[in-house]
Amino acid sequence: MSTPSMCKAGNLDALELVAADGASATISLFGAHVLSWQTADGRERLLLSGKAALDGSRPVRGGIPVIFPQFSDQGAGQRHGFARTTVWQAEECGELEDGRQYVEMVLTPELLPPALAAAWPCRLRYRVTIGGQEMQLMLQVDNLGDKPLHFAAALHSYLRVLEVRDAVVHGLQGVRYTDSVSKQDGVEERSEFQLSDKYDRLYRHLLRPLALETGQGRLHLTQSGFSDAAVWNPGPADCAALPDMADDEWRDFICIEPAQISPVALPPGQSWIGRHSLLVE
Ligand code: TA6
Repeated sequence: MSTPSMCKAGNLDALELVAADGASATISLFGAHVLSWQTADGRERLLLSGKAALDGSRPVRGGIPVIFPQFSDQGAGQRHGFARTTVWQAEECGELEDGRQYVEMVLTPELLPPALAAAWPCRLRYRVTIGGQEMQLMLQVDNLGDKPLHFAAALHSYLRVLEVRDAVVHGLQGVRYTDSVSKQDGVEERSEFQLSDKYDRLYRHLLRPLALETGQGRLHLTQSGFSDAAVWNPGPADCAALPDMADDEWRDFICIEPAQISPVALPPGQSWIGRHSLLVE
């Protein structure tokens, strides 16, 4: 039985998990950011940009950024929130009896600058468990204050695909969306679809689990707590404009993100939990 160990990812302190069956993950304490996830068959399942800043100067491009307490620019705070640019604390890690490995990280007010800590009296707990062909993620928000806590959250997963135009997204038929490319709202009519250029939609109130044909297996995406999902790819022009992505990297991923877009109003002393399972068939 082994235990997770500390390592470096660029200049970032990170934890390396290796399950008994060889599945592995690297998780940076900056942002509690999953940088890499390899299933037991040795395949990398996430896209971490070759140009990602691994020095804490900006959010890491790729992997799984934790979005909290604001989604995108929908609020007065930092774009996609402060959780992805704060150094979390590893509280617990180890190996389970079945050989899977896990780490649990926390983000408490003491880890935030005073003004943010005063505005956000809450504790985040994020647990990542890997083994076999699956990764499980659990994000918990505890309201430590004496007023309702209003927040949005998402796990902004950059899912690796062999070629984006061949990848197929399943499970969104009948779900209402807002499309920020066409600026239109609608109801998804397609039972499955492919992306050919820039794509940026928020789907509200999912009806069933999602799946992605990656070109290297079918990835089953099952979420609870999070009611919504974002589907995003920058396409060639926006990708070329991103300073921390290589021009053609848009072809290597689709972001399908479990999300809670409409803010939760969490009463004092209560907890909210969002879960996500990624399972390769
Ligand atoms: O989740 C989709 C989205 O909000 C897109 O609109 C897109 O810009 C993406 O997130 C990446 O945001 P970032 O701040 O990481 O560049």
